Amino acid sequence: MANNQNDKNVDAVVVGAGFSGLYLILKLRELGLSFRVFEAGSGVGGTWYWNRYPGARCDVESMQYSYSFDQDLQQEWEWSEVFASQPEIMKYANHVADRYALRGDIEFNTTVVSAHFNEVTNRWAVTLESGEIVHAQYCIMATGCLSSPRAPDFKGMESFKGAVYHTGEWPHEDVDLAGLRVGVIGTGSSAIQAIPVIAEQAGHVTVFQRTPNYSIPSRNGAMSPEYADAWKSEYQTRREIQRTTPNGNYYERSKVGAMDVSDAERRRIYEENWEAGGTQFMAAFKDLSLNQAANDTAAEFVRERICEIVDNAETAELLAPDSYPIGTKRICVDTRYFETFNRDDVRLVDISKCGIDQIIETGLRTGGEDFEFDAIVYATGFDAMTGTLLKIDIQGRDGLTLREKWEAGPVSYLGIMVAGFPNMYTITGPGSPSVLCNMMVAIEQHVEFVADSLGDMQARGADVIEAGPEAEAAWVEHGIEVAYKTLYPKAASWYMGANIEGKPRVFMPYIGGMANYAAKCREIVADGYTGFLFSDRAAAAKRV
Ligand code: NA7
Repeated sequence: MANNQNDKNVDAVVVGAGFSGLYLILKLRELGLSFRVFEAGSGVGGTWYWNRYPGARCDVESMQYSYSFDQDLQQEWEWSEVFASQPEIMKYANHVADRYALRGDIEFNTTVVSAHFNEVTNRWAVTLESGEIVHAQYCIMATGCLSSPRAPDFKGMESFKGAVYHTGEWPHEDVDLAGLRVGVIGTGSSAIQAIPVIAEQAGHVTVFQRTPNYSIPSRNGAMSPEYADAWKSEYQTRREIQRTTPNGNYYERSKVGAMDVSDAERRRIYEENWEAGGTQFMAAFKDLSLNQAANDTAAEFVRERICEIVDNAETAELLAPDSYPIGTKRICVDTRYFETFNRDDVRLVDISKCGIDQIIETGLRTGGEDFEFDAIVYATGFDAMTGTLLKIDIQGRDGLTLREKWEAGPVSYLGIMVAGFPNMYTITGPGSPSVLCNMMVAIEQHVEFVADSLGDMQARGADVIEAGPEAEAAWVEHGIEVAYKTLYPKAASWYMGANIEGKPRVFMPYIGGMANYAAKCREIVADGYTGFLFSDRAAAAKRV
């Protein structure tokens, strides 16, 4: 069906043109549905479109952080590094958009402000910032998990006369930090990637750290033809294996517990994994996320490495985390992060006790000291997983808003539908593996699930699909149960909503593993969409 951007009535509206939105376009085309796609940015790529800070890079290997749905695509694309940089991921996203002529189906610079479900027509009224209203049977939120950057509200923020940047909203033009005095606030993944690169350019860098993070060297390097060939010759098999793992990554997870081996053997295994680099460090033993004693051994090993790398003992001590189990805040992957603190022009300031007092005209004040800067970089993270969805005024049945429904934290069935919000899908929503998984694997699985369900709707002649309240409650309970079997809830992480004041503390992603989750979804589909309710127009009309 031809897609018409003037059409006020379509089968589906898609919000977002990141990797989820792009794949959805292909699926909606296959189904012959009419649709409109709205994207706030001026280009494709979602998270990667916005996060252009220096050093931005994926922590999943590039051969795996890519679409698997088209054999030709995965064979023809060539990655230049083992872990792709943001610019290269953007090239890839743009290549995909061009290759399948997706761009013409996307309305850029277009922000969705509200989506209200009409129980008489069974259609969503989706309102754009321009005031235009589009009516659609389905509203598919492909809004991403880390798409609402969060700037703190320090006293005096407006008074600073220098340049201000947020890692998650980095300018599109070149930012020249050469010779400047730069203050970086935050030491999460974004900061850990940015600081070494900023330090190379700037005159002086001061890093303000509230909580140190565990980080593993990435061991990134140029993609060798042999490595790429090994992947390409077995792509299908390896992609299948990726889908059978808990986190969508192609690496072996140990079957051995950390306390089941001798001290010497445990150390040897950690050393091997540290040398290999990357997030697979957490797969060195099967129980690092489950058993505190096991976790302590990994944390101690990493703390020792930090103290070895960093020359100044006091700085090393500050950089070595000890207030939460390793891996329970997303483990970082770096290139010479800890080494950067050996430079004379980089200083670490511990603000764990005093925080930032205030931003002043010339820089910032904390701990009784004034720091002068030409530029301040906020690397303060995101209102993760729910932030973007809750920015949109979403109203389901009986005028219930998503904000009301999620007042005590997000609830959903499979992270894909919310009871009371019929025909609205959330791609990689809270309650699905999402950020605990290689996002490409999670996205493909969700988009395919949505497309299959839309096909099923056509076949049934149904007008409405929605999550049943009982199924949703059971899924939420199951999600809490599996989360609390792990050490994750022990950390004040963005997974827990703990980085945002007033946000409910609920473990948001589903931690039962991607493979288990996908198997559960397949079972649900095979049983005729257990837990979902369907109705045709007549039945729905009777209900109101
Ligand atoms: P993160 O991981 O949420 O890190 C944000 C950092 O900013 C973290 O060190 C915070 O300290 C710090 N922060 C936040 N607010 C403040 C205030 N008010 N004062 C001082 N320091 C503050 O975000 P990232 O962008 O680095 O990474 C997000 C994800 O993107 C990452 O996990 C990957 O999946 C990709 P805190 O730890 O809260 O004490």
